[in-house]
Amino acid sequence: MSNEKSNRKVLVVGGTGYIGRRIVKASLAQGYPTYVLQRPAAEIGLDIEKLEMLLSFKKQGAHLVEGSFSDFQSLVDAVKKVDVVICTMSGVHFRSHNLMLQLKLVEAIKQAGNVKRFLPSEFGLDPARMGHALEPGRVTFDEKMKVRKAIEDAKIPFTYVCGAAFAGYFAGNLSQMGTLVPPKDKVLVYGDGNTKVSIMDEDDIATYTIKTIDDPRTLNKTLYLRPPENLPTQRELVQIWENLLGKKLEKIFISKEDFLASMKGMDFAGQVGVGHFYHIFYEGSLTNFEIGREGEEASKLYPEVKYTRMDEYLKVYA
Ligand code: NDP
Ligand code: GO6
Repeated sequence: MSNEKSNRKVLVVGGTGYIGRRIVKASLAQGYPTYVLQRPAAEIGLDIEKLEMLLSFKKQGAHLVEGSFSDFQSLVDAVKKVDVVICTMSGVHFRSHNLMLQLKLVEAIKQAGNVKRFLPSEFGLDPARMGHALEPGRVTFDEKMKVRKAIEDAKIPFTYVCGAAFAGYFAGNLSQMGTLVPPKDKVLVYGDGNTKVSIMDEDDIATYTIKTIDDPRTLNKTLYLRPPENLPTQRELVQIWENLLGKKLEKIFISKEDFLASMKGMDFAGQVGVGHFYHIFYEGSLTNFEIGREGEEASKLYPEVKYTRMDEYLKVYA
């Protein structure tokens, strides 16, 4: 890219969310005029942390734009103010999952007609490669593909940001389900534990996402987050942690059959999680393919970004 900074205005929809808040921060840090959708009073209710976050964005220079998915015209008005729309709508079943609401946003962008780039809520396994995914977790990919189809049918310029597991959900806990902190004594190892997994610090995901919004190389393409120095196997992740701790953990190896059988009796969110973990750790779905002409790899396009390595990342958990 040239050194000349574009003045593209960026709207983040879902800006107080887990990845969304980091995208707002990265957009401000990279100097873009940044707009954040603020939902109306009735939708914020008494969620004081959400309001506090919105106000802190405003103090840092962001513009808050009121709008709601229950008010189509408010979405049209919001997207008319900007050049780039990034949607970070929820898509994690134990939080909330409203990916299909994005169809309204796609419709609003189509009607407004001014948006130069739309980034829908992706940020995970590439749904285009998950046609074979297991029930019930495949709903995530099926819904993301429906949103993609609507975008492409409407001829809206897009970039899909895919390809990494969030470090907060997959590294800090050594990829154990149902917890966010490292286990103290025993660690469940998926299969032989030698499948490579692309893992990225969420702040780096946000940095790359903003890097790409004005880059012609990723127009109508997928930006894969697959940093060559952050493709640990689960065993390597455990090893990093053991080195930090100065102690060995007991490893319990679980076969794919036993892991899949563990789905029985779980709630829906748990079943979705098992399916996703299966694709990531047994199939290697984050790393078992070459990036073709439809995609670009983020660390290759933006070598100036010094992404966090997992040995550094895990230090704070010790
Ligand atoms: P969150 O659960 O944090 O939710 C994000 C935002 O969704 C909320 O802040 C809220 O926006 C918005 N939202 C939810 N319901 C509504 C509604 N009814 N109307 C308007 N806005 C609504 O999402 P995540 O950050 O966890 O997930 C974002 C994406 O990242 C998903 O696509 C998910 O699949 C993916 N992901 C990938 C992971 C990985 O390991 N690769 C891990 C986790 C998620 P507001 O700020 O306006 O309140
Ligand atoms: C993350 C999770 C963690 C589930 C993706 C259950 C979409 C993706 C890497 O974030 O269900 O404990 O690709 O007990 O495309 C969740 C989901 C992972 C939470 C997967 C995700 C990853 C969504 C759990 C758990 C830590």
